[in-house]
Amino acid sequence: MPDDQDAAAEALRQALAAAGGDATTAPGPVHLNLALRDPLYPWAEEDHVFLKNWAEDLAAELAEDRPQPIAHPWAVFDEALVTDNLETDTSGLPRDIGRNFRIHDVHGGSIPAPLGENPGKRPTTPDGARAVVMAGDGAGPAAARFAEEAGLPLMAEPSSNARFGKSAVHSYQNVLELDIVDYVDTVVLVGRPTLSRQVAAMLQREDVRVLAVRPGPVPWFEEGRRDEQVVNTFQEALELLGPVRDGWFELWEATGIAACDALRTQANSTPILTGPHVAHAVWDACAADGAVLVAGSSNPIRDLDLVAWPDDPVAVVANRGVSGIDGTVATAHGVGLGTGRPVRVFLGDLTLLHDAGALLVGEGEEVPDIQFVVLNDKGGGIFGKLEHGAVAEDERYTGTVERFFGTPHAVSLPDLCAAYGVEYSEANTAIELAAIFAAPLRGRRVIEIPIDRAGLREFHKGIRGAAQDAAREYLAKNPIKA
Ligand SMILES: Cc1ncc(C[n+]2csc(CCOP(=O)(O)OP(=O)(O)O)c2C)c(N)n1
Repeated sequence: MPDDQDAAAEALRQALAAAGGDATTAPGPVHLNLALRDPLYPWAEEDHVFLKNWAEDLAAELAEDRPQPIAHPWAVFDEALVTDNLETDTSGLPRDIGRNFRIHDVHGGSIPAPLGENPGKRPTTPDGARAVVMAGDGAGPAAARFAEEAGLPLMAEPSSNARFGKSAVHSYQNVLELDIVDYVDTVVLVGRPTLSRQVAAMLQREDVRVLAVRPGPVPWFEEGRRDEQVVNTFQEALELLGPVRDGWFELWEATGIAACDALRTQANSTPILTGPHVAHAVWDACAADGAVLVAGSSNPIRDLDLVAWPDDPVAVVANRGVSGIDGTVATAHGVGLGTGRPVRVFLGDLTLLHDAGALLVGEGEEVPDIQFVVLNDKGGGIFGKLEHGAVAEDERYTGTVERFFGTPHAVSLPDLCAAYGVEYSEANTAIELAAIFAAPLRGRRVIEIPIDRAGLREFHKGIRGAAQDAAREYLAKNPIKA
């Protein structure tokens, strides 16, 4: 019944357009409920031929030694996520900035020092903008190149894909806790920051002008409900900024390095492997072998934000929509199949368990190369670092907080892996972890790193305190001339 089919196709087209499926609306997830009638397959005679052809094609593919992925039209990977691909850049800035990166070897044992590059020539004016560039999720590599071109300090979240180059401020979250942030008069905002309260506080200040660079539609932007001044190109932002205050970048750079050195020393004074140690090793491993990094929500992406020294570019994918712990395993498989590149996922145990079903790959389907680096603290560690942890310090509430927020479990990851046919390793030291990372990333493997939630609050207090003390000391010796 061709008429019915045409009508159904037209109804579907209209529903898709109304739901945002056409090119004029912002991209983002769309949920469509399609009411299908029996017999659930095309019913015209010629379509049976189509079905038979399709089945024959599938059979031919499956008969090959290694099954080929079926070329679905939706298997598209946003190339802007790959930091060394600047072709999607709309900034109009020269394309060679930020290409000269050093890749250094995976190391074990400690969090090594950042490279601390010389910033090179900067604009010199007696006064000028005291601006910073904030690159949130999805900002893209152009944000790093813009910061460098403008001579501005760059704060780049791991999933910005702008966390590289000479302008990135190390340990920026710690620097943003200090008085230096009061001097910021402009933020050039690219992408959507989701990780730290310090950034949110800076963006909300009435005395801070926010220039939001928005080259194309983004799903989170609500017209008329935001205070930022929207600009469509980096060039526009550059013109609105005017000259940058002399010495401004250098001050941020040096303060960041002071904070980061102290953080590293303090972190390395603990004999055990912690989230930040693993985060650093994961970032370095991805920089070295080119694996795409999928960053799990909760502590893992924040540990990366703390210690992934922004000297080496890494392609990062993270589900920062509403920062869910769901769907991360499936995301990793999609990234692997869509890019054809190996994937290294850094995630917490609950994040893995929440989406364990996605480990199931059907018989004959392609298996992507994925390493799941799981920080197993047998529950939700992040809550210990937040206000919940403070409440739990009162022993009257310890048990309740543990039950409802710690949500402890005793799932055996080796058994889980065995059930799904996934390889399993355990790493208890940085050296063991480095040895696993040094081997080629092939097939699927869970690397379990058992850690303890109990000391997390104190540990983070210690490293943040050390970082901020050192940065404060540097600023006291090098005061800002207001
Ligand atoms: C789908 C979903 N449910 C609940 C939450 C709330 N939540 C945020 S972090 C977290 C705990 C995550 O635990 P884990 O993955 O082990 O990481 P850790 O906190 O230990 O770093 C939870 C439940 C969420 N973000 N997403």
